[in-house]
Amino acid sequence: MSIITIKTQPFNDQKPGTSGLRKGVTVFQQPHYLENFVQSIFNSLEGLTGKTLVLGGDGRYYNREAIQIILKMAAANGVGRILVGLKGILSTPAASVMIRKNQAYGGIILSASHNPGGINGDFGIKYNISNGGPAPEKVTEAIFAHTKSITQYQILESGDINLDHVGSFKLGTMDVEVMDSVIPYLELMESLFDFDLIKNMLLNGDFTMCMDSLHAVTGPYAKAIFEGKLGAKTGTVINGVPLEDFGGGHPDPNLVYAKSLVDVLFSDNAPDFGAASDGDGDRNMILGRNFFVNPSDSLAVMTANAHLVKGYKEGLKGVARSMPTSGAVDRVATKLGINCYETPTGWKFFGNLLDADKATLCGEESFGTSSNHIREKDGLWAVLFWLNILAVRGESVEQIVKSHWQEYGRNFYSRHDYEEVATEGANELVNHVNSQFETLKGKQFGNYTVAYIDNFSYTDPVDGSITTNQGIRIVFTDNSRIIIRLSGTGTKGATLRVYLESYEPDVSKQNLDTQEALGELITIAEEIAHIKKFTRRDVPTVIT
Ligand code: VG1
Ligand code: CO
Repeated sequence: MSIITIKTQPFNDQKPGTSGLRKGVTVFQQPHYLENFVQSIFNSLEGLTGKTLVLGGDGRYYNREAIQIILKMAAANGVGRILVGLKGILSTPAASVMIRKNQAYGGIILSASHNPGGINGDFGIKYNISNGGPAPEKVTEAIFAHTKSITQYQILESGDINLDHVGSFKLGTMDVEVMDSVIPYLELMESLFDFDLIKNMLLNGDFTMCMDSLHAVTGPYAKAIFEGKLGAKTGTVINGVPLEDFGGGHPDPNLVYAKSLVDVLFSDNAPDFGAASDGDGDRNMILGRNFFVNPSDSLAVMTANAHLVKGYKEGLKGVARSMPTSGAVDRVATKLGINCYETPTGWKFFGNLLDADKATLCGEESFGTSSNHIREKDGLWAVLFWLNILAVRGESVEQIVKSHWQEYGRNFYSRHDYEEVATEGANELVNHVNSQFETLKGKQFGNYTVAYIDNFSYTDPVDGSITTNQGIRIVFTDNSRIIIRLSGTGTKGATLRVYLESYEPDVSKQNLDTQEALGELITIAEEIAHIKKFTRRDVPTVIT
């Protein structure tokens, strides 16, 4: 086995987005494309020699090939030990668990998360640091800088490692350990939630549930936890076998892409509880019988009920939400007398707050919630958190959310996504809105008056780093908001996200349909941004 050096040239499109580098599979399959990015990661890390890394992915097409390449490159770059997920599988939260538990130097996660997979789908790669969380901007910037000047990479000439069995191997001088991450993940969940209580609810009551893994990574974890440990009946986990193309679906747990689960929960004999997770297992959708829990509400309800949940009984240090996430959790934080931090979109911004113990729970409107138990969002953790609350309170999901609205008021909230629109039109839309920064303030639209309009920027309270240009906020005098930003995870054209929020304290008006309640704001968004004209779409692709 010898280390060889291969000459290469930079690709000019390897800037990581909201969550790592995401491109079509065929882009990653180009000669040197993956290798350049991986070498750039290694080049940007100081003192990597002899250290431990974690490696695995969401099982999508090209996962196994990429793992074999990365293993050989790691061996050639002096990495001491690599812990690889069995069959190459590591959910994003499980990767975070593995990094923390083994005090690894960092980890490489292969995932394009909620983006479709398969030969014509997407692939992705991201680097996580030693706290188990996504690399902060200064690290991704350094990686990007290396991609622009790379001239060569190192790789070991050797055969492939068998990923199908747990075991230890040598690749040159590097140790490779193929590990089953389901066990440490399950152990961590058992330490946080009252499994006996949940088991009792599943076995002795008439409580029924359905967990849809969307043929993505959480299948093995969900089966071990729900059907194994918690005794839920076989078949509780559906679409539980990870497939390279996610069965042709879009592994995004929302009302559109997880429609078959939504149909089950809105049918006559619906189970009491339904949940779904995404491609890499970090997102969650929570449903009750005939009831959808908006992710922003989910974070607020979890925060308000955390004292009922085994691992969180001591109380929360603080909470954090991404800027576009609704202010529902802020109201709970105020009542609890704890801080609520507002960060840019993307989990990497929560890491410092969690490390500094300023926040215990974090969440995003995009179906992501988690806590300080790891440094990633965690889909199955959120499902267990809800089950623990349900087991303690003995009420339905709908009752719990509605009584929450009664107490705190309801933040009507919706996100409209316009996926894969022309990049030029999307940029023109943003420019058009930007051009109104001076004129919109104080302007009246029906019942609403613009209090201010700005482009969100964030100063990290821990390290002082500043991140600008994180989305346009149009805030009205009653604190209703319209937020406009472009996605940083899409791979084709541009994806426009329009976030809408208004607050309703009057209980008698809280049962309105969300789109109806936000109707006037939707019209105002169109008036200000000319969405139809610039996107050439009459309706959004996905409405949450
Ligand atoms: C989206 C979501 C964001 C989330 C990110 C990664 O980003 O809006 O909240 O953190 O995806 O999630 P964007 O830039 O497309 O809006 V995951 O589960 O795809 O890693
Ligand atoms: Co994800």
